[in-house]
Formats: sequence, structure tokens, C-alpha cells
Amino acid sequence: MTGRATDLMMEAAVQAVERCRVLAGFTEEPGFITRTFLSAPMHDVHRCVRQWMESAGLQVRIDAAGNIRGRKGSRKSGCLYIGSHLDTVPRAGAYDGILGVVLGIGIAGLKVNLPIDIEVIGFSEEEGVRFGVPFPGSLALIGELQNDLLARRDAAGISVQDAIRNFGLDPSGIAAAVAKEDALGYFEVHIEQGPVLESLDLRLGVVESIIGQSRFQLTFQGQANHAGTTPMHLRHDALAGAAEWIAAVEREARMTEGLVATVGQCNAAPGAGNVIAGTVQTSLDVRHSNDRIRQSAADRLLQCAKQIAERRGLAVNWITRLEQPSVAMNPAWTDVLAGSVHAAGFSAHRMHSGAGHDAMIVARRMPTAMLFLRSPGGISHHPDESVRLEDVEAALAAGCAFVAKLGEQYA
Ligand code: HGY
Ligand code: MN
Ligand code: MN
Repeated sequence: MTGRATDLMMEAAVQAVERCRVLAGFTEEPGFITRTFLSAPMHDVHRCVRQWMESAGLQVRIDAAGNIRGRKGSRKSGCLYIGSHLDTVPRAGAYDGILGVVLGIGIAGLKVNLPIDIEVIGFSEEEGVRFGVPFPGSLALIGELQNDLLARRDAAGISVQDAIRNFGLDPSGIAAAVAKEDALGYFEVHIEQGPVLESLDLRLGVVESIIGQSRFQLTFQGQANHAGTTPMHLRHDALAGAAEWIAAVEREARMTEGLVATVGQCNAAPGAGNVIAGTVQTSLDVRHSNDRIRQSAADRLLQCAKQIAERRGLAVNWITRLEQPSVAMNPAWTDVLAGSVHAAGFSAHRMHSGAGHDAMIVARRMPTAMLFLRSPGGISHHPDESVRLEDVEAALAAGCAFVAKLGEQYA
């Protein structure tokens, strides 16, 4: 790459990191980065992203699922989608999802006169924090945003479709969000969110598959009572029962190679220090690269909750929030991506993703490839999440080479 091209790439990398920091300032929780599905700060995000997309020569629209989309090209050729998500987990880092959207804009700005169209897309919700179910944005792109998800309600009783209306959009237009027949495929750039690339001292990784995940919401039902007058042997303590089960979840996951199981949410009611908890609601997130192992582990953990509840005179029930099989990225596109990483001068470590991504949804409908950047400290879903500027520059160079290769292939 010529000196000028390298300077351009570094300038675009600096701009991308700066843009992630700007978007980090739009939050529901001052002092932290918390931005859930179509919450008020997303209007500020869309205002900035729209400006950046337009300055890259993209025509911008916001679809009925709240995805912001910028497209450029003749509209006569096939369209390559490049993107990621703009929502965050509570108290997130500044790069999970966001970096993939601003790098998509960067690539669209750097790659001019491509023989294919490019559409950069900032999905409205990947994490699933507000409504407990992830991916409504990318599900809308592939035409699978079903009415049952639109009817789901958040803690305040607001439905997904109300949230869409409150944001100023019309949920009856969801069908128009679907990718047209000219879709060539989808490319997502994302931080690894784990320790692998850093442990190998590599900048970039090429994702071969995204591991499957099962998510549940459990409710342990006991008997609230007085903390001072109720003898220990007469208690039906929902929180003590949930705690025994949570310890069992960790023990089981440690004993099964490659399995991860997490209870990230645990809410006790009535929630007073001098009242025995009568009701506890918890989450359960189970993941493994092998779907059969994941599903049998999830079954064991749920049966374990039942056995603990029976022994303690509690009731327990659960609802399935997500049953997402492992998804392979498109092998041919992944080979082209690995070749582009090499052409840009970097080694292309092939790996799977422990984190879920919009790519696992879009891959149901079109060829999909994912590029990872190193996560310093392996930290993510945390304010200390970071990226290294030279890795962002490497991702831009490899991403531009990949898009150019696809342009040649589909011209
Ligand atoms: O939870 C995940 O796997 C992703 O970060 N949404
Ligand atoms: Mn995430
Ligand atoms: Mn993400």
C-alpha cells in the first residue's frame, strides 16, 4: 500500500475511534454507556450516524425496526450489507457493535467507484436487554421479526411496537425493512470480546462460526416471611434456593469442556433486608460450540433447579428467551476474507465466536463473513473495553481489500 493510502487508512482509523467515543456520550445512564432498544439517546446516535453516512456519500433512511441504513451505488447492481449494532448492554464499553457501524461507514467512504452497491446498517437492538429477546433489528432485515416479538413488553409494560411508535416510527412498515433480492451478502467487523487474539499477539481474526446460545428466565417461588421470627427449618427462602442453584450452574459449567453458563440477572422480592425472599427471578445463558452439548447442559441445569426447589419446598418455572443454534459463516466468503487479511499484510487467525452477533441472524438469509479485532485484556461488556488504533487500521485495510475483492467477484 502506498504511503498516501496508509496515511488515509490511519486517518480513517483515528476518525472511527473518535466516532465511537462520540456515540459513547449518548446514554440513558450518565457516567456509563447504557443504550437499549430505541431509547431517547438513540435519536442523538442517529443524528451523528446520519451526518457521517451522508459525508461518506450514502443515502440515509431509518427503517420501521429502528435500523439506520446508508446506501450508495447505482441501485442496479447487487448490494453488500456492512454493519453491526448501535445498542449496548448496561454499563457497556464504547466499541461492542458500534465500531462495526463506524468502520462500515469508513470503508464506504474509502472504497469509491465500486461495481457493487454498499449498504451500511446500524442495527437497533442486538443485545436484547430491554425486551429480553435479542436481534429484532437484524430479524427485520431478513423478514423474521414476528408479531410475538413485537408484542413483548419491557419492565414498564411498553411493547416493542409501542417503543417503535414512541421513537417516531411506524411498525406497520416493518415489511419494508427486509433486504431486497439484490442482497449479495453481509460483512460484520466486531471486537473479539475475548482473550484469544491477544494471547496470540494477533491483530485480526476471521470468524468461521458463532457458537449457539440458549437463554432462559427462571422464577423461584417461596414464602416471604419475617427475618427475625421465622426459624431456619420453617423457611421457604426463594433466594437461598436460587443461590444454591447458581452455585450448581457454575460447578456444572466448570466440569463440561467448552461450556459456558451464566446467571447475570437475579432479582429478589420483596427485596428488604429483614424479609425472607418470597420470589426470585433469574436469567440463565448457556453456550457451547456443539448444539447437542449445549442443549443437554441447559436441560440438566433446569432439572437441577427443579430438584433444589422440590427439596426446599419452593416452586420453580422458566420461559425460554432464546434458542439459537451455532451458525457457520459462509465458507467461500470466509476464504476471501482470510485472503484479504493476508493481502493487507496480517495473519488471519481462524476462530469461532463465543459472543452472539447480528451476523448469526443475517447468515440465515445471505452469505455472511465476520472479521474480529483484538480485545485488549480480553475485556468486553464493561467500561474498560478498548481497541488498539493499529488494529482498527488493520481492520480497515483488510475490510477495504475484502470489499474490493467482492466487487470484482460480483461486478
Ligand atoms: O451476548 C452476546 O453474545 C452478545 O454480546 N450480544
Ligand atoms: Mn454485546
Ligand atoms: Mn456485539
